[in-house]
Amino acid sequence: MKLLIILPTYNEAGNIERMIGEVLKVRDAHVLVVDDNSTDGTGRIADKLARATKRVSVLHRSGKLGLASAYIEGFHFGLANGFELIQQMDCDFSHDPGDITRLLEEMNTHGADLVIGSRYVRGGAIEGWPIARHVLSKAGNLYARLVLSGYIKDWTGGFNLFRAEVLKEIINEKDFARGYAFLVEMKYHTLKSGFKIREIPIIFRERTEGESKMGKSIVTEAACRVWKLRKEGSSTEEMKKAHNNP
Ligand SMILES: Nc1nc2c(ncn2[C@@H]2O[C@H](COP(=O)(O)OP(=O)(O)OP(=O)(O)O)[C@@H](O)[C@H]2O)c(=O)[nH]1
Ligand SMILES: [Mg+2]
Repeated sequence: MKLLIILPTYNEAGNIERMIGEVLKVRDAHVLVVDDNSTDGTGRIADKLARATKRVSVLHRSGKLGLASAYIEGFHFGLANGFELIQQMDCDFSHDPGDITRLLEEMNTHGADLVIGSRYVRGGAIEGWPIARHVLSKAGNLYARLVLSGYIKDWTGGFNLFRAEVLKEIINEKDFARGYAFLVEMKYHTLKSGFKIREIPIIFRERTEGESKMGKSIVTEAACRVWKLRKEGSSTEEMKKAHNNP
């Protein structure tokens, strides 16, 4: 199966080279870097690596346009180029590139359409966060479970493997959030469309290089967006039927 791994980047110069080296260890995988004109030269490093191997492509955008639109452009690239599987992950080693093969195995074994690398199922964990960040993440997930559905445990995580069919179906949802709420929206639309979803545990590790881009406005946007989704969405019963997690 043709796999595309999308790495959105904004100022990841300390991570990009090692990261690409690690994800290329996944057999036959192709990497797409979506760089928002990073001021630290990330885009140039990615270009250098793309010149060295056909398995790396780089999409340059004019400025910091947000995580959601970076992924959406990446998905269009993936679908236009015939990729069958698309992996979403951060470029800061919070998501372990070594876990990609576990996600692939889970997808194959269970015929899943989306596999979520989950911090909130048994065996999953977060390392290196201060208490405040744990509280924020737990509260955000609890909130999404209550408002949307309890069938997904890690609504806000960004380490997810999609089948192209799912993206074809949901990508044209007109109104995605700009920031991280987009990750919740993608999962919600996948669930609502009746696709098979699995969650497997991952250990999420706080970045050691570079800076976080998460701000207050992103959190506020996420909180509002979850309610908007629920207002527009289908019933929990309908989703219960669609969802196959134990
Ligand atoms: N292209 C693009 N990438 C972005 C943008 N914002 C964040 N990213 C990338 O998206 C990934 C996740 O962003 P992070 O800053 O690590 O956010 P986070 O993981 O919620 O925050 P930390 O846990 O503190 O690292 C990283 O690879 C970032 O470089 C953006 O506006 N455009
Ligand atoms: Mg991060």
